[in-house]
Amino acid sequence: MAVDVLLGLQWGDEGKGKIVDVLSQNYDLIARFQGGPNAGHTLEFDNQKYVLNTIPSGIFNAKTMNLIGNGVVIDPIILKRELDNLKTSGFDPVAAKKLVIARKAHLILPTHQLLDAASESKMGDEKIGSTLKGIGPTYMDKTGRNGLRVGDIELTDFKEKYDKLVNKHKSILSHYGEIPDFSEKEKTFFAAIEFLKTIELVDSEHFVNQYLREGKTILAEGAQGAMLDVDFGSYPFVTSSNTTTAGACTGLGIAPQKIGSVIGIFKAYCTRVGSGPFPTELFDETGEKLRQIGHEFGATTGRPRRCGWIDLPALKYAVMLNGVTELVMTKADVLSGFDKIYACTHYNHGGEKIDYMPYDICSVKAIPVLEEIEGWNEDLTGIKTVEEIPAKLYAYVRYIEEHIGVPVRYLSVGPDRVQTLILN
Ligand code: 2SA
Ligand code: GDP
Ligand code: MG
Repeated sequence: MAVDVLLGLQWGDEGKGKIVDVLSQNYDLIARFQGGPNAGHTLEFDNQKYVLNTIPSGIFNAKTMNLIGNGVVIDPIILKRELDNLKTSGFDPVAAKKLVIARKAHLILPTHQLLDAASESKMGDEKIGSTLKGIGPTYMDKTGRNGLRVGDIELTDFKEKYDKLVNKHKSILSHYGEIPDFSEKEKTFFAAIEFLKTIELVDSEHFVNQYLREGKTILAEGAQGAMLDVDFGSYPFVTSSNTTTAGACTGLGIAPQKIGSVIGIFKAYCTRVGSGPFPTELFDETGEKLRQIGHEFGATTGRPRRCGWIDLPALKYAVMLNGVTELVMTKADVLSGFDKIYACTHYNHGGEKIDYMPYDICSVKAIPVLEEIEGWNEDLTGIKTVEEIPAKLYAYVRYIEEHIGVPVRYLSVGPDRVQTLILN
């Protein structure tokens, strides 16, 4: 058996949560492998909308087990809130024993958030536009070998380890100015740690490989997107983890040859939230129209997302990095009613025509070379069969497949679970 991977090919928010929920019926285990509560994965079914931050998107499927892998960073306060909200909605994965957490996942402390905020506030125009959830500082402590891991909560000296790290953080924070009072937050943190103790902790590497030995099916769920990968995204305007397929290996404890299908997901257009280069960004009323029709606002922070046309060089790069075997195109319905749509096929980069992501994209602008494509007018949101797909949308799908060289397997035409078509 192999581990399939589903991940975002753009700058996040491609609709991963929705598609993982749809696909979860085919899998015994859904495993989140990186990121943390910076993620907002939205699912809709039965006229209800749910936004998950840390919890894998298989949680609504009664038969599916869910794992928060070692590559994830966990804020116990946010995790508890997520689980409390789910309980209010009638879902209790802890009681149902449908959620396990990797001992080796790192903990986000209240002071990690303070460090994130302090760092962003000092950067002015150069700020990353982080979600302020403490992601960067937590991964810094992980790679700097200072971090606290979930498994540490089972140890008798957890409080001492916590105090040691917080003291380190305080000394860094003091350089930024007065340290805000976080005593209330600290109390909530320790209450959430007690709650965390009620959830089963596992060694994710053994857990996942045991599933494989038993012939069970696994889908690894990514967060953010390839263009936010810490190594390959538009550094430094990236998140602090590997959002690409390789991240599934290190974030769960699986060997590369155990990777099966890689399902890459992209929007029919493009969005980005936070700072950093975005070649096809539209600053005019068309960008605003995409934002309004597509409800392009951060699922975690509510920030307006920047909108633009599809970027084929970026998509090709993401497909190469991830070894994508099949594609999912989402939000095709949002483009209905646009007379003309556009696709970026190349960039003009300092006078040179290129079709790849240049190293210096943060300092030398990559100006998109756009190709015009006929739009379609039909409302797609009620479509139930492939035969109902408008010819011009089909042509757009084929156009992308030809450029990318990978088949589009699923087409999403609305936020609800049922608004998903399987293409041949
Ligand atoms: P961070 O918080 O350190 O990971 O931020 C670093 C950059 O990564 C971006 N980032 C995201 N981009 C898209 N979606 C994300 N999740 C939320 C959503 C975002 C929100 O689902 O809408 O609600 O604003 C996400 N998480 C991190 C971030 O914008 C920075 O550019
Ligand atoms: P994720 O982070 O990749 O899971 O994506 P988000 O949940 O942050 O953002 C995707 C948004 O688009 C959510 O509001 C989804 O409900 C919504 N969505 C997903 N697929 C579709 C689609 O095909 N059409 C429309 N109109 N909305 C969609
Ligand atoms: Mg999101």
